[in-house]
Amino acid sequence: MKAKDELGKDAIVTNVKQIKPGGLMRLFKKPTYEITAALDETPPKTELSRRESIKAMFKDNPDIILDDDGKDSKEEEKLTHAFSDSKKLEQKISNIAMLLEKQMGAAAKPDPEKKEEEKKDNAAEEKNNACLQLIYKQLLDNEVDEKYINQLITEIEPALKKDGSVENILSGIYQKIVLKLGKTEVMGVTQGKARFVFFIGPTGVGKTTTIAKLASKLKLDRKLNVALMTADTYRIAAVDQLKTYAEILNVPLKVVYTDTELKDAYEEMKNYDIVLIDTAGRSHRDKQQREDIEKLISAVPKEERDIFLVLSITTKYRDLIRITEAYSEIAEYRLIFTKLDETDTLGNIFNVKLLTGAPLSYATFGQKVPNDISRLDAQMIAKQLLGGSD
Ligand SMILES: Nc1nc2c(ncn2[C@@H]2O[C@H](COP(=O)(O)OP(=O)(O)OP(=O)(O)O)[C@@H](O)[C@H]2O)c(=O)[nH]1
Ligand SMILES: [Mg+2]
Repeated sequence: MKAKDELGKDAIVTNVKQIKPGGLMRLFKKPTYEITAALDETPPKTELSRRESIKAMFKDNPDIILDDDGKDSKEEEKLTHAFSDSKKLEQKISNIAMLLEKQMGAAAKPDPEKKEEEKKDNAAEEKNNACLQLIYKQLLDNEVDEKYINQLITEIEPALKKDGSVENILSGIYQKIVLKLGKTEVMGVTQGKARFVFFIGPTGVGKTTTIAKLASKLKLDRKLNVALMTADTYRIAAVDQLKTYAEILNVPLKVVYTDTELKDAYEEMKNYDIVLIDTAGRSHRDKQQREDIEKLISAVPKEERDIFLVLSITTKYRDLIRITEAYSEIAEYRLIFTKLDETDTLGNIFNVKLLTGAPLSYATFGQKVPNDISRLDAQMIAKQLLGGSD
């Protein structure tokens, strides 16, 4: 109690030592106690670091990994409820706006020479500019490419009112970002027909792990008839890695070495709902390797396949540009971003989306199979980019 009196309610007692009086006094006096107490200085849970908050955000994301042509409307509702809750959003925007206003302080100093009317206009303009500058800084801090920040600001500028509030500007930018990120497109299933889903991308980004996560959810949560296939026969351990998952999930695994073998496997596996196909991580710089993947993909007719390009968010943007360009030559793809648990910033998602125009699909945020995966959500990313991480 004394420790809490002195240090506050978060004090922790770390040691208690009894001190016995010496000499004759020990017969008459009670022992005293020395208490060591400390205050834990790690911030309380509400002040999560940005990285932790990214992870937490995705953990709360409802677990919708399949598009059922609108059949699963209940889950859709869940999604809408969690992320498009307009009241919460307003609150969020006004919170960010308040922060910005505070930072802006008395940015607009009126000029005593000017006429009253002009002064008012000027003050409003300066306030708008200060606000845009802060938004600019915030987006830059989140590693959004300057080119795209400029685009956003240029697009929003004509709509700015002279008496526009910070909140208006912010929700304008927010809406623009959400629009640009577009609708998320995840895997689809066609009733009575197998869907062949390819996962392509650079080495080590998490293709195989992502397949394991999705296979597990499709099989255990959605009770679908899942099969795995791998064309990754370049590394000795690669097949084993997927084989282990196939055994745990009790789903078949087909190993194919060439596009002809893949064609045969395609015929064989037509009775499954969904076949997830792993490919070897190849260097996007090698033309021959790209052509190999192209051949594999074209073994399945276009209407029966989906292609996901798996990218790690921790890859630097310059490399992401080259990688996405190289894969664009091979196929039309959707985007999966991995390793969101290893970053503080989501700017790359926005950059790559705008660069490629490809639909966003999933995000992964850890090594745990199957939990660390969810659908990407435009509103969630927009919020994060504008600094509303809590
Ligand atoms: N932190 C983190 N690690 C991940 C994530 N996804 C995968 N990993 C790890 O990244 C490493 C590579 O994962 P793989 O699934 O083997 O990657 P791959 O793309 O199949 O690699 P190759 O087949 O060699 O091209 C493993 O250690 C995974 O556990 C993620 O979302 N976050
Ligand atoms: Mg792999």
